[in-house]
Amino acid sequence: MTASTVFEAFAGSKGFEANFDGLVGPTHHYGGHSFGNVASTGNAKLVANPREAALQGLAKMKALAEMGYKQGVLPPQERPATWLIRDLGYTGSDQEMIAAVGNTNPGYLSAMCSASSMWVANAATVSPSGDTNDGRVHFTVANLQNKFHRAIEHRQTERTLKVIFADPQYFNVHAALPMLAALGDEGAANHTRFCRDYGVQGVEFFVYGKQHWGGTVEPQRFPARHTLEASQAVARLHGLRDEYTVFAQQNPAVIDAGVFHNDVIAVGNQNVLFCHEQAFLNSQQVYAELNRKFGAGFNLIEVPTSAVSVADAVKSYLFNSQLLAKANGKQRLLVPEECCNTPDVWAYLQHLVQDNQAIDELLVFDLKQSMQNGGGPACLRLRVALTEAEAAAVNPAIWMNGALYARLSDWVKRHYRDRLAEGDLVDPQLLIEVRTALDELTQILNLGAIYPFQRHGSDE
Ligand code: SUG
Repeated sequence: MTASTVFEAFAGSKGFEANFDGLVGPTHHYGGHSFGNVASTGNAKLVANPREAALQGLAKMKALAEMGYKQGVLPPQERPATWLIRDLGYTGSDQEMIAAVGNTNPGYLSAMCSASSMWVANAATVSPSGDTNDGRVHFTVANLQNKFHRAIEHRQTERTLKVIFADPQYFNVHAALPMLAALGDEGAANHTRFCRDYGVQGVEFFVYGKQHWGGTVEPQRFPARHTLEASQAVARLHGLRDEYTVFAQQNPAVIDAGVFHNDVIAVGNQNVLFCHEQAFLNSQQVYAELNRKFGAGFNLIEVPTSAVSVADAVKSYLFNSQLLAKANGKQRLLVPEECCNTPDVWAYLQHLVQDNQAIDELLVFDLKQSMQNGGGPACLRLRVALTEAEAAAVNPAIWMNGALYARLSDWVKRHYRDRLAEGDLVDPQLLIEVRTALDELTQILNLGAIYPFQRHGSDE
């Protein structure tokens, strides 16, 4: 299908979905920092290839843009986080501080070098203008308080989003919720929106891992990163309507099986919810509420355990897929290559598309570098439903097209290493390489001075 036919499909509609993918940063490596994310801990200390990681991500962005989907880029964050090292009492030049941490505690330095901001499904929760009381697009930056290496992302995320979605007539970017376990917020990874038209009222579906006050059931083995209280705060901040908002608890047993975010076990788009039968606690009640609040035409595709085990869902990232609207009213499912290598999953997918139900086409991408850290296709993108006027107010330099793809691929090839292990993070040259690359990137994407090294070392 050509770009024009995709847009014809949305002709007369009041909005469309844009995907903003996180560009993988030059310090991408395997730190083993995410307890509860089995890929992250299982692949700790593997040697990474940041160049390949970034190019794999760019190839996905380019392919979607070529298919006619609106595709944007979100820049990586500055790592090593030298402002944090200094805040923790280290002194001397940036290079001296990096050496002091790295030579005594390499894991600590690794956490402060994590390229985890690539998984922008955790950057924020987004409510499109059709759902909010003031008719603006609202973003709440996720605090990611459960993991050290991710809790240090929110200030830069806020700055970056405020530069890209700058116009207060259309956008409101809220700061992260307070850094408290009771308000653990993992952003859009635990949020889905159903709608008939991206530009009008939809149903927002928040999935939390536990209720901090008054909750009874919790996972026993791995942490529930996200609380009901956080989701409720986001819904209030965004001015959502109760009659179109659903809160559901993730099944604690699947968190204990490695489903650290709901987007590892469920994905939704338009009127379709594609999920595993074990995804939610009290699933029948959850489906009934979604059906009632959405109205006629809600389409549930529930995958039974007999077809795909939870272990295979976690291994293959079947549900960490992107559902993409098609001109024929159906959906494409963009899955990682690991789905092809997991026999039950691949057999299920063949059957799914042959059945010609709501999902009738598969797209397969090699995202292995990110996958080995537990980040699949859906983790790498933040969905923002926009009207034409809102899209026109977005910083235009971040929209993916052939020219930007060529420029960014060339930039990656010039600045990124093809090998990075934990021991390389103390290399003083790496800091220089990263800053040179990011400085050039802010020019390519017309972002201004967003990074601490461009702001006298400040992350405020
Ligand atoms: O938070 N991995 C990320 C993966 C995020 C996936 N996002 C979504 N499901 N939307 C995380 O666990 C691993 C980094 C390391 O161990 O080096 C990491 O942070």
